[in-house]
Amino acid sequence: MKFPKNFLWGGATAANQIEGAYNVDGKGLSVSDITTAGDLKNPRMLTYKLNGKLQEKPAAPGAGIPAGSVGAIDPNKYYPSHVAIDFYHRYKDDIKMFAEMGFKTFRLSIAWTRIFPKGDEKEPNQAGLDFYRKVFEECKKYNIEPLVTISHYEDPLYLSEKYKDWSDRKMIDCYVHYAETLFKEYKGLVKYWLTFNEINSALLMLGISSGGKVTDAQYQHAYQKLHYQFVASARAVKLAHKIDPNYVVGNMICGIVNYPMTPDPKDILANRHAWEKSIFYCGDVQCKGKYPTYAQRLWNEHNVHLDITDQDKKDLAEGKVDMYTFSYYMSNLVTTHKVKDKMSGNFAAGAKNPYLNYSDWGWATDPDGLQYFLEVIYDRYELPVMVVENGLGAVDKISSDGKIHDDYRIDYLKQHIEAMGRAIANGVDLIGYTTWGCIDLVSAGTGQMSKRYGFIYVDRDDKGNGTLDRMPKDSFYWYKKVIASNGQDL
Ligand code: BGP
Repeated sequence: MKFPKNFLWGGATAANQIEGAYNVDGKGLSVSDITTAGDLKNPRMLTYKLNGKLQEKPAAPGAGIPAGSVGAIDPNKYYPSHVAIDFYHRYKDDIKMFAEMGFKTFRLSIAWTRIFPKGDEKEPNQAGLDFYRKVFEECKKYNIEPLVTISHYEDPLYLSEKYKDWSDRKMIDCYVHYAETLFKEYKGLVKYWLTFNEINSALLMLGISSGGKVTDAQYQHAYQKLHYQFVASARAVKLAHKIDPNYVVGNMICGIVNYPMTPDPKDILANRHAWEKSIFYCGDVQCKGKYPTYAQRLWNEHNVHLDITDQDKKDLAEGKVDMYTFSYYMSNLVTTHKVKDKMSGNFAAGAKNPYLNYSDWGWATDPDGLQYFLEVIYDRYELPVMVVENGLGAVDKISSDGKIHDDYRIDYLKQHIEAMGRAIANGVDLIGYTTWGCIDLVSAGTGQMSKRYGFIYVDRDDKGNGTLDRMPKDSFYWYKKVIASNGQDL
């Protein structure tokens, strides 16, 4: 098994899941800052004030609060993003540990509200710019290439309320101004950018947050929001190339592999359509620069009519991404038949696959699915590909020797790295791999700390207690070996 010479081994995070310091140095509130913690049975909640009364509604990635209300913080509730793992104050020590593992790249996101507290100011907040500059300089010290997500589930709260979660095309200008500010500010410090984290989540989360029922109005909103985000992404790509031709800009897709559950031709067709709607729709627009033929069928199914201008079409055609990136955690079964035993993956709710094992959170472990996804995607777009999230969320226990022996995590990652090796051998131009939550962080789905992904343990629990001290797990030394041997020593 051979990985390319300059393969980008590393780890991935997101601002609201690690930084904390949610209201310091001029930072404004983001949607994630009004999101409480949940658990296996209870979803995370968005807290808001309507007619002066504090209320809450289930949160989902990118979900907004009801019209006419304002986002608010309930003093009696716990908000995981407010302290998270305090990366804001500990980034030097954390990056040092990443360097010790030999990271070639570190994926992080920028909190829009540190740069533009409300989201639509003309002038950026200097303290916010300075923070990320220091982080990138620290990375450079160790020859770690930052891989920067511009928007990772944390729209400014002010904009989210004003433009009702991307219901208004004015969001495009706000995003493009924000992105342009970053491209100019960090020229020479950053090379790799991702425009929107898991952009297809707008479609994937439909039905998950509403118990399977989705109205045409919800589809209308999701497709329109996506269109504005596609245009915003395309315009950002164009600007990036203009500001620095060396910039490499990627999209970022939540990569769930769909399989038909039965050989019933109806299932085979349903599976094909599931791929189109959940995976290809976003990738096709962002990589090919235009809507695919089947888009009209998808819109017709739900009576969707989109605001698309000729200028939008031109921007999409001119702002194609340079690489395809995706997260990969699980596969999903698609069927038109009745299902008894369902899985509970973040965006996957198909039938349980008897050939696979499931994590404590009901996510299917399927390394072959990663190879399958890589081969399908490379065949379709022939662009460089990066796996920018992958990992096992598990409860880690400190053993009597004071250490964490996370052989289950090593085993999971090893199988997925082997799968990547097979895809590379089959011709896929895979250029990097950043495991999710390389340091323990707040879970996006549940807001819990106890769902851990890291090579580095962080002493903090689900209620926010703990010293925040860091400690390498067994997987830390294992990954170091993997990187040093460029994927040979697993
Ligand atoms: C992806 C998100 C990440 C991350 C990951 C794991 O969907 O991009 O932000 O959190 O899933 O999910 P969770 O934290 O729910 O385990």
